[in-house]
Formats: sequence, C-alpha cells, structure tokens
Amino acid sequence: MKKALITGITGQDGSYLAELLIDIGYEVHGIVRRSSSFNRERIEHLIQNPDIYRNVLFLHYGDMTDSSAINRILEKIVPDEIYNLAAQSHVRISFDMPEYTGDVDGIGVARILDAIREVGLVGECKFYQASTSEMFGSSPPPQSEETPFHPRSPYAAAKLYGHWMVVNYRQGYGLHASSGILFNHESPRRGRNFVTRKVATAAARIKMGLQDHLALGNLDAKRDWGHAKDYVRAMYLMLQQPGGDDFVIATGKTHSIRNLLDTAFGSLELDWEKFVKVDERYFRPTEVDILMGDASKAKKILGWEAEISFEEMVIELVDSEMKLLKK
Ligand code: NAP
Ligand code: F7E
Repeated sequence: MKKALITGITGQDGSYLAELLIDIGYEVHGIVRRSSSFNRERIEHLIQNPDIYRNVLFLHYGDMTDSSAINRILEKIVPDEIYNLAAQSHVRISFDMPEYTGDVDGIGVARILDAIREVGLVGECKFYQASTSEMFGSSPPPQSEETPFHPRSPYAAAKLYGHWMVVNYRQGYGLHASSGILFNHESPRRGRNFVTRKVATAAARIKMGLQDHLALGNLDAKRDWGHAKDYVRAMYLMLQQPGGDDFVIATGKTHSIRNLLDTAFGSLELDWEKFVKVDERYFRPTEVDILMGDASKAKKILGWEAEISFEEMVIELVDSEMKLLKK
C-alpha cells in the first residue's frame, strides 16, 4: 500500500485529494494544525467512517512554521508521495500579513524540502508543490509554463520563492519534485471569503430573504475558474510521471466577476445589479487583472483536461448553498 502525506489536508484541495487517494488505495497521512475551534469540517465525513479512519487515514499535528514537527512526521511515516498544499492562501489577507504569509507559503516549502533531504528520502519519495497562477501576476494571457512571472502580492511573491526552491531541489539533489501551477479552482468546500463562494452564498441568502445586499471589490477582474475535483486529479497524475516537472493546470477560459454574478444570480432568476454594492475595503493594493491559462502541456503529457465547466461549477455552488440554507 502506497503512503501519501498531505499538508493542508483540512483545506478545500486537501480534502478532495485525500478522497481521491483513498479511493485509489493509498494510506493517507495528513498534517493538521492545532486550533481552538473545529477545523476538520471538510474531512469530517472521512473521520466519521471507521473503515477509513482506523485503517487508511491518519492525522498528525504539525505546522509549516515548525521544522522539528515536519522532520519528525517524515521520519515516522516515510511517505512515498508528499503533497504540499498547506498555505495562507488568501491573496487579499496576504497584504495584511506579509511576513506570516512568507513564512508559511515560502519558507515553509524550504522547510519540508530540506526535511526530505535530512531524513534521507531523496530518491525514496516524490514531492508535489501547490504553485499558483498568481505568480504570473501582470503577465498578459494566455499564461503557460513559458510565461514570465510578475507576482503582484505578498502571497504570490512567497509562492514564487517556494516554486523556485522546488526547481532547485529537483536540479540540485535529483528530487522527484513537481509544481502544479494551478489556476483558480472552486467547489462547495471553498473558503467562504473567496469570491465564488461569497457570491454563491449571497445569491442563495438573498433568494431566501435572509440578506439584502452583497458588498464586493473589483468587478472587472477576470479569472480562469475550474473545479477543485478536476484539479486534484492533475496533482496525482504529476507524481505518476517518470520525473518531476512544472505544469499549468487551467480551463483556458476566462470570466469576469460580472460574468460570475450573471451566472450565480441568474440561476436563481435574480438581477444582481439590484443587490451588489462596490466596497473599497475589498480592493487590493495591487490587482491581477486577468488570468487565462494554457494547459496544453498537461493535456499532452498527463492526459489531463478540465471536465467540469465554469457554469456547472457555479451552479453547483449556488445549489449547495440553497440546500444548506433549507436544512
Ligand atoms: P485552503 O482551503 O485555504 O487550505 C489551506 C490548508 O493549509 C488548510 O488545511 C490549512 O489549515 C492549511 N494551513 C494553513 N496554514 C498552515 C500552517 N501554518 N501550517 C500547516 N497548515 C496550514 O486552500 P486550497 O484552496 O485548498 O488550496 C490548496 C493549496 O493550493 C494552497 O497552497 C493554495 O495556496 C494553493 N492554490 C490554490 C488555488 C485555488 O484556486 N484553490 C490555486 C492555486 C494554488 P486550516 O484548515 O487549519 O486553516
Ligand atoms: O479573488 C476579486 C478579487 O479571493 C478573485 C486563491 O485560491 O486563486 C485564489 O486567489 C478575484 C480577485 O481569489 C471580491 O479582487 C472582487 O480579482 O476569490 P479570490 P484569488 O485572489 O484569485 C489563486 C489562483 C490562488 O492561488 C489563491 O490561493 O475576485 N474580488 N470582490 C473579490 N475577491 C474576494 N475574495 N472578495 C471580494 O469581495
């Protein structure tokens, strides 16, 4: 039985990846943070299943800022595959917490890569890094593996450091290490303060008469939005290749926040223009205006393509919020 270690298992992607790997037949280990409030909601259904939680899913306390904990966990588990998904992943918040974001999203990558070396796992295990389309920043679309990076936030700058550390550990030490440069991907498990989930929740609450307006920032930004379920499949495929590499994972289509509002509110027969107020608080000091990825390398080498469309993803989010409210 192959062993995988997932950092960030309690997050959106971590939860879907854990499901996928358990389905394939892996023993999955996850790093969780101590928290005063409950932070395992997204994997609760796995924890509540005794067949899974007793036999194939194991959780370990740790933090990307704590090298000794990371080293200890690697020594204990000796994983075949490591998926490094843990991060302070909110771009807007990274402007308020630049140092912490750098520590977790940048230096955290160095900590885990060096732990692999210290514990003697180079050659024994494969490594996946959650890189991001935010690293392209102001580079015009379509963005591919060849596009220059121009990060526009502390989050993107920290992730770029992590990205280059992966390249260096691959080239310098021969580690099987890959970076997935993933464009935005969403799901009903998305954090509530990301724009897709925020819009879907507000549309559902307005429909039910529980809210009368929605405050948003920049409505002109454009994103290449896919579905998290499709994107975790790409992570797994990267680690099944003969060597490490970098891959853009995207749908190739872009939509503005206005398009998102049209689709979400439209699915409930609401006119969003009656409810949305633009609020300066949600603007960022520097914005990434447009992202649209070219994933042809992933299609050619990994055989990967997005299967769930933007419209299907948005409608799933709205339906899921409506169901939660009706409950
Ligand atoms: P997410 O929902 O915000 O999950 C982040 C995970 O990281 C959570 O499990 C969180 O734990 C954990 N974490 C945060 N700080 C940590 C720390 N100091 N030590 C240990 N764990 C920590 O993010 P996601 O959307 O699943 O994204 C997964 C990864 O892909 C992230 O690295 C993100 O930056 C990157 N990414 C995401 C997208 C996207 O569109 N979703 C696109 C490109 C790249 P708690 O549950 O305790 O908070
Ligand atoms: O913003 C605009 C905002 O916060 C999308 C993370 O997963 O994807 C994500 O980063 C756009 C931006 O995602 C609001 O200005 C307008 O242009 O949903 P978001 P993000 O910043 O693109 C990348 C690939 C990652 O790697 C990140 O980890 O929407 N926007 N009004 C708003 N955004 C938010 N959050 N809230 C608003 O009210």
